Amino acid sequence: MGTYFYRIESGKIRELRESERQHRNNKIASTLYRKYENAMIVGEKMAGNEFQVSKAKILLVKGDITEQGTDAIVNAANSTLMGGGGVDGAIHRKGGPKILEECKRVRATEWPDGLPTGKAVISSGGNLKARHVIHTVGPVWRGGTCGEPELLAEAYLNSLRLVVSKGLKTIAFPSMSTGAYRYPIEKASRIALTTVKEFLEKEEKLDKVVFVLFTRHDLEIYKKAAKEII
Ligand code: AR6
Repeated sequence: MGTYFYRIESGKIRELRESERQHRNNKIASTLYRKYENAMIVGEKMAGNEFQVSKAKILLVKGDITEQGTDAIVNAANSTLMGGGGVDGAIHRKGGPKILEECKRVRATEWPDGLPTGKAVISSGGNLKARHVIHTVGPVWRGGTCGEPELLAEAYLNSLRLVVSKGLKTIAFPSMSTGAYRYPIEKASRIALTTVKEFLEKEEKLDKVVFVLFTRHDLEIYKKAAKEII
């Protein structure tokens, strides 16, 4: 994961040994563990992966969105809500048929012509660790002059509004639109981070927003943007 673990020892920052990391990973309920848990936070800050906005944290991690244990994870869906490739395919595969059943119900009752770009709906998480999935549709990149920036910001904003309206506290996003929909990630990352930051500054109801980037390259782009924006 490339996450660095540190702790403060006699006023100096020291990287954790492997055995100390194990303690942390095993979640041993002891003073020792609490010390290492704090150490992780120091380490992540130092590695530039964690940012504070008002009461909430924004975390940037490399990983698989389907593995996240946040209250909700966000699906980079398409208007049909019937599944697809990329994040969408992975969520439906791992989450099981319950998610698709609920999406079919949403289509039948709320959005018979499909979910418009920028809107968001919620389903349960099926077999996933996350209890809820927010399905939103990002814009397809058409050169940037067809309202793509506004629509991408709407997709993030409507997802955030929805989790807050359900009383949820933590959410994980993939890098919306930057796969099959070909939105240039340097531009998309800035919109994603700006939208989340501005939302967290106004609404103090969330504890944590995680951006789950699939590759180290994508993570580095988000880190660079976050350092400038947050
Ligand atoms: N976890 C985290 N990120 C992932 C994962 C994963 N498991 N899998 C891919 N990514 P995409 P889009 C990254 O294509 O561009 C689908 O077919 C990926 O590397 O999933 O919004 C839908 O049905 C990329 O950086 O979403 C739609 O038709 C980012 O997630 C269409 O694709 C988004 O890639 C949506 O396209």
